[in-house]
Amino acid sequence: MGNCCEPQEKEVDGEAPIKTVKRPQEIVRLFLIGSGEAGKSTIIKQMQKLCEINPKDYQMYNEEWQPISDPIANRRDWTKIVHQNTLRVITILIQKAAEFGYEYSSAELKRCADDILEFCGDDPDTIHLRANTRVTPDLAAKIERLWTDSDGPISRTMQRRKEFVISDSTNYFLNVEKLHEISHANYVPSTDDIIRARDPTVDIHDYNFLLHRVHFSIHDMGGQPVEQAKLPQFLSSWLQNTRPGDRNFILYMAALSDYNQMHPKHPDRTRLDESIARLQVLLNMRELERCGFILFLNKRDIFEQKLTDDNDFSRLFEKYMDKKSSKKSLLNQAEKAVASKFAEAVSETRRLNDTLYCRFTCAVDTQMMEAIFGAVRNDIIHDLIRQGNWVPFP
Ligand SMILES: Nc1nc2c(ncn2[C@@H]2O[C@H](COP(=O)(O)OP(=O)(O)O)[C@@H](O)[C@H]2O)c(=O)[nH]1
Ligand SMILES: [Mg+2]
Repeated sequence: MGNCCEPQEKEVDGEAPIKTVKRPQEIVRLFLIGSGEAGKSTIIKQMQKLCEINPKDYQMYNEEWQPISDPIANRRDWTKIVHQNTLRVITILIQKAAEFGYEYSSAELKRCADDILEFCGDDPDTIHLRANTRVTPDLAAKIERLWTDSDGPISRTMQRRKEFVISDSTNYFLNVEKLHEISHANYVPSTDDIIRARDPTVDIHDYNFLLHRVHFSIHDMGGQPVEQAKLPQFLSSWLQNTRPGDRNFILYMAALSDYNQMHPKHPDRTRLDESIARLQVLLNMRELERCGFILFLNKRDIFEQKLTDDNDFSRLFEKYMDKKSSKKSLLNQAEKAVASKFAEAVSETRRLNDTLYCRFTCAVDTQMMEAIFGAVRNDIIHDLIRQGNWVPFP
């Protein structure tokens, strides 16, 4: 693997030399696919964070493969997104609490809810369009009153979260200390706040990294229905841009925690069923015959929380539970059951004999993701060496 990003000077007719950078000869190209909010963009943010904290092993490059020294350059732009995310989740909770018919125990609490709704408007999806989208100290205090009202409407609504869609960062941003931090006039998001914030990806972006001497180019695209409709088009132009020496992989992300989340348009299916069906479509695509597949089963933390909160899992996954492995923790058993369901779906496709690397992930956990990235890098290298497609490292 050549170390090929050394800038080279090229003189043009006596003018000052132009710095040119050579594209690496061998690049592992990953195309991130998965439903909206599966955690795809979080992978990119973790890579950026690792470039900041571990520059010895991680480096980010721009499109021309020139090193980027400040991977999270637009930190201040995230301030507004964090404010919007926070106001969005509390608005959804107040509205759902009203829909479920929960009453506040005092007029003061009811007024807090009314004031927040008056400020945010009644459409959580358009909060970002309002001129003054900020969590002021006054709003933060009102949110805190509702959030800490134990067994009150908001807490009871949170217990029914599988019945509606709400951000997985709700607990993170509504945490009392975090609320205070956010409402401070000088607040600038930390890298972890950025990792937790949701800014829906629109269109496509390419990110270039060096990870333990292997060059990666990661292709991220929006997961919303509009972008999803453009997927075949995006995939074929991505494939056309393959150069000799490149190796293509689909990194497919599904959220384990979607196992009991009803699909908003098809109430007879869960979001996980939908995700499995979409993976099958990809595995059957002839164009992707030469691409490797990596599967990340993400949101392990939320999955674990849900397993302890309700007893849906054994009923929904009875067929896939290994009764003999009762010594394993419920989390391990449940993960295995979801993986078996995926394996069954894969075996129904034309790629049934291929190796599909599967990892259980928690994309917001930097330490875990660092270990996972290292393991995935090794899986990829071993796979390519086994196939005779790559020369082992010296
Ligand atoms: N708790 C938790 N939140 C996650 C995890 N992965 C992603 N998220 C959050 O889920 C939201 C959506 O993630 P994002 O990467 O934007 O999803 P994308 O639509 O697939 O790109 C963000 O708020 C993330 O912080 C995870 O493993 N656990
Ligand atoms: Mg995204």
